[in-house]
Amino acid sequence: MGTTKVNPKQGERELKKKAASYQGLTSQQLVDAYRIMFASRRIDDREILLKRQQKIFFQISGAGHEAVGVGAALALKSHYDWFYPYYRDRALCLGLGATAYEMLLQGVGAADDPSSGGRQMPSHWSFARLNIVTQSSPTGSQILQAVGCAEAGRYFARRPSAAAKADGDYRQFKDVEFHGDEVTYVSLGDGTTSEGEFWEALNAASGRRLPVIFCVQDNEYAISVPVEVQTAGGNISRLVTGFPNFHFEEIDGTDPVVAYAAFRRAAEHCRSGNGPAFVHAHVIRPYSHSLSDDERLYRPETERQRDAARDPVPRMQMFLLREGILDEKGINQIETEVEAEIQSAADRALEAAPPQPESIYNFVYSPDLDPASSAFETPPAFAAPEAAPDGKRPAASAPKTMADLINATLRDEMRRDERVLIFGEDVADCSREEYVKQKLVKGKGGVFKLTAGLQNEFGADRVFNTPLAEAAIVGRATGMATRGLKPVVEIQFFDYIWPAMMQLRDELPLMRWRSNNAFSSPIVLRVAIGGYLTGGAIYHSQCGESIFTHIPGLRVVFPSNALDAAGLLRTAIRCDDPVLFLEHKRLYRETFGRAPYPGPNYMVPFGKAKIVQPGTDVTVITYGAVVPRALQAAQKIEREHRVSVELIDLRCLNPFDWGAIAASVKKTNRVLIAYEDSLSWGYGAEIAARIADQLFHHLDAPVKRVAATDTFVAYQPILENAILPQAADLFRAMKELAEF
Ligand SMILES: Cc1ncc(C[n+]2csc(CCOP(=O)(O)OP(=O)(O)O)c2C)c(N)n1
Ligand SMILES: [Mg+2]
Repeated sequence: MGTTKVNPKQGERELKKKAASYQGLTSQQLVDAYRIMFASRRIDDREILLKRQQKIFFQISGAGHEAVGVGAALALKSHYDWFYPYYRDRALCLGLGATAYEMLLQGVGAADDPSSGGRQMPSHWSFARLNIVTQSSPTGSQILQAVGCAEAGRYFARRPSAAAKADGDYRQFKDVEFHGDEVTYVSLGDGTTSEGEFWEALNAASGRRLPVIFCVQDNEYAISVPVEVQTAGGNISRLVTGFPNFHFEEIDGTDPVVAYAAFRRAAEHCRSGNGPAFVHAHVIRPYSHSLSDDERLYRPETERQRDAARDPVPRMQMFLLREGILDEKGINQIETEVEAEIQSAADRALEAAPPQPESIYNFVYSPDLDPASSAFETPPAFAAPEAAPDGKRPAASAPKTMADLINATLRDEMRRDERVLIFGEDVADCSREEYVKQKLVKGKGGVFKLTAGLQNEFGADRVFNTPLAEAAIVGRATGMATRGLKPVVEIQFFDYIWPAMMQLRDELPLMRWRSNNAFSSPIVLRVAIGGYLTGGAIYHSQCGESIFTHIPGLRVVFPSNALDAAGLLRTAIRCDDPVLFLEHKRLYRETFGRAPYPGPNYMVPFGKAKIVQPGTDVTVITYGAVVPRALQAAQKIEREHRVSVELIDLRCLNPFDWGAIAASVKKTNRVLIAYEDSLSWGYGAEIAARIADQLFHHLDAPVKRVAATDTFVAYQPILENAILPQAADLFRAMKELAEF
């Protein structure tokens, strides 16, 4: 933006006298603030025009919110602090250094749109060079990520060595920058405070004293729903004041000087390490919710006029004139310059090249590190793991359970990479560390003991319990990984993954694609899954992996034995994509599939199936806890009917090994797909469809599936047996296929 100088007739000395009432802002800063506010409003106006001319495809304005944004931009530091703004934060982004041209590139969906390359709507800000992190559209899903971002800054400040670059894994592509006194800004509307994730975020930030500034921009409406319907009592400030460690501000958000002062105090509180801050800014919304909304349908004229009288743009103009900072000529000059800049920005943006259709597949996954490549294929080196601090060392050749080897892999990777940290429900040994230090207790380390001993070895800042809040676990991990950490977090039971579904469907797997590779969040999410538990019942037995393999951008792994679990988990941790790592509870301590410790570098690449046993008559494709059941059935049918079954364990569900499937079906011409999830719309449906499509001429029998019934899993073991696929069901299907 240009640089109109303050009214030269007004001496600096006189202005200095008034500095106190400007909260320390110089007259030049006030002029610049007005320029940004005016530009923000005029870019909205230009977009509205372009939308009406059908030259852009969406518009949502920051009108009425300009003063908060410019106040925050003046108080915070661009490319130093971190920002999770929402769609009304146009003035904030301009204040931090984004340009009108960049915003209009977003509007037309240009290839060079720096926010997303034409993938995300305009006003969904993302500017990597300014630490403005890619935004989605679900209201409030940025808040937990902002908490994670702040946690990462604090972590690196405590452990600067963790920020070091390293070759050969995701760290090669994840540069870390941090400042010991950085803050993270996150904003949201008044309606969005009704979301559960908002409260989870306040709780986490408060409990951990994190330097997050929560900015609620209260325009009293969420589309047509007024604030008293959203918020009990109609004022969010009254509800949040019980959270400890916070600094609270409730301000007139239409005055940039007031906003600046509030953000200065908030930032000071955060930078000093006292905890988070909450800025509740009362603003207006003069342009309806968006271009698709007409607020005259639900707001009377009197109310709209009352708001208009508080419009921050004309108010700021009047302020500058009244204070003698600018005269009319000065105001006109600014406005002329801004109009000219927007005109030229719009002209250029309308000429900008659109993205190529072929580019749609770019950045679904990391372009730098392919976890299916041979770089992730390392042989096992069977030996005893390095002794834990307690000195216990298992015998080198002793077969270990899947639980043991997952624990050993986590330990090895935490030793190798200081960026790895673990959190979730009950994963720590003991949150009240003094109990362990005083040797009063041994510690828990997970409801299945998979993380046992890790807090004791690596400390409570690397392994810790969280509140019981699944969205927070995933959202915070996503924010941390954006900054370069490698959270390996746990969802205690697959049945309870659903509170995190917004984060898992709309956020985590999209960070890279949505931002056109400007951001990424390669976390590992370990989840205990599955049934066959005898009494696990409806809510401790669920599968549902196909819901996640349906999400582009998310790797899904499902090992059936100890060795694969170790090798695949290591690949998951070192890789550059987010991974859902499904661990079957029934297999944790099974005799089937035990293996000696394969060493600290054993890796299995993703998307490579394992031929559990070769065969010639029938192909069985499966994974997870069905593998041992299918093997049992295969051995029986070989014994009793001389049918030779080729048993394929997929191990990894996305990517999956189509090559191994095709080769086997071409050989046997008969195929059964078996999985533990309920039959219809399950993972096997996709495989069956592909076989039908691409291998039709190789089939001598219909493609068959064996899976659970289309019910949930019941408690009574008789019912559980009837519901889940058993070896006898697999045997029957194999026989039918062989005889077809
Ligand atoms: C989770 C979710 N539910 C619904 C919507 C649709 N929606 C978009 S904006 C909005 C209202 C938001 O109101 P508020 O938080 O007050 O912000 P404002 O737009 O008023 O600034 C709604 C319901 C959405 N984007 N995300
Ligand atoms: Mg609102």
